[in-house]
Amino acid sequence: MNIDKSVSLFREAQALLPGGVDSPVRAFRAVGGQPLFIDCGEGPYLYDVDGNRYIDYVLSWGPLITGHAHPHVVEAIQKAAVKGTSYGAPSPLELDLAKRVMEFMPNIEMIRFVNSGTEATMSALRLARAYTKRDKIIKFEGCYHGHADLLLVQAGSGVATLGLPDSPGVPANTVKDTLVAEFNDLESVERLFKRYPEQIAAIIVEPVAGNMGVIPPRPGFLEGLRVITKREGAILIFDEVMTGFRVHPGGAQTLYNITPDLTTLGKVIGGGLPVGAYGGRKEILQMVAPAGPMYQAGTLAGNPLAMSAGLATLELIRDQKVWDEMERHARQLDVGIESAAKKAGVPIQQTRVGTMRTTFFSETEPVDWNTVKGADKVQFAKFFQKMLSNGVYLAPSQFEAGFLSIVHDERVIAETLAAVEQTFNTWWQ
Ligand code: KE4
Repeated sequence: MNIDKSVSLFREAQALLPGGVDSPVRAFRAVGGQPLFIDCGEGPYLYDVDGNRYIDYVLSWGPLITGHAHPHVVEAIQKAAVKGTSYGAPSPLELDLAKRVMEFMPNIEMIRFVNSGTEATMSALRLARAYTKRDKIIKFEGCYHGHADLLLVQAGSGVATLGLPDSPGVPANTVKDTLVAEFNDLESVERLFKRYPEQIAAIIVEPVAGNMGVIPPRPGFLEGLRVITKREGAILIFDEVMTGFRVHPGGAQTLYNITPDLTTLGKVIGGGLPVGAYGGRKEILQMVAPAGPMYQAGTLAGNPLAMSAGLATLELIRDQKVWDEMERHARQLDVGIESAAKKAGVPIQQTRVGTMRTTFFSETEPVDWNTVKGADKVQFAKFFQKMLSNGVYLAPSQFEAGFLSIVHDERVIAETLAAVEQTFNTWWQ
């Protein structure tokens, strides 16, 4: 596979962008080799600048549930663009997307659009602190909620991928109120509330962890968080930036039938354009300026192109039929990978909830950061590189999720499974 153009572009990029990328996980640091520079995407495929085609299971880290350049989404963006790219003033499109999101997630009574998942979680936590007049927050080890200072504590995703001990530049003072519990371990949460009575404003959780690889909640875990936060007067924030419109049309909150106080969203609701959102109980959202005193703002928040792309995307995933199809295809993938690895004698653990999945190279069932961090990253890197050379583009880290789309159809799944077979048939060579 010739990647000469990517190689020279990456050399040039490293002189212009830190590490040659605009987001760390793209740098392939955990899997070796060097990132491919992309020329275009089309449906389930990515094409790099050297003309190589890959079946894409990263899908821009989740947003592209309709695949690349879906005609309906492209047309919506084109129609919006000719009317102007940003007004800096309210537009009907913001109301349209708000209502569309609420159709899928009725627990969201009021919503504020922002420009990224990071902005969404940062704002939701500020709101929880404003509403409860408390300062401490609880997050879970291995969960990632974006790069706001207060959340860069024992985080997943790129922080875990690069093995960063959190991040320099985050003053100790900023994170002194960020408490860390263990995912799937209610006892670790109870201990914090016992130690800090009436001081904890909120728990923020990825209801299905996706940033240490995909780790489903154990039965009772999310229900327990709901009971504890209600009892303690703390806000329960479901960070559904990744799980929203991915694990179920109504997100994890519908799948597990839990009503969080606040929900954060991103990725899918922008259809590939920059969008985030936070929303939930109206009485809490009424604290957000200018309705209330809690300040949050954004130049491009709710911009017409992103709203249009999000609307078009959600339109394409309204029909239960597309979800049933994605479930069927995802299951075919699970079974295919399982049997190929078993035949080759390679120990793997597979996790999946809806359209987000991970293949762990480990003999231990992954249930939290402690069990995941021991996964064999060398084997994962070998899997990644072999699959890439067989034309399949996976997330370049053991601590990330992979995603399917409505255009990962029978033929694409069959192509993928052929690459899986080839990968494991040559595993020991
Ligand atoms: P952004 O600021 O990257 O839009 O969203 C932050 C965020 C918040 N919450 C969850 C649960 C998330 O998964 C994310 C971002 N996810 C990563 C992938 N694991 C984005 C990819 C990247 O950092 O380049």
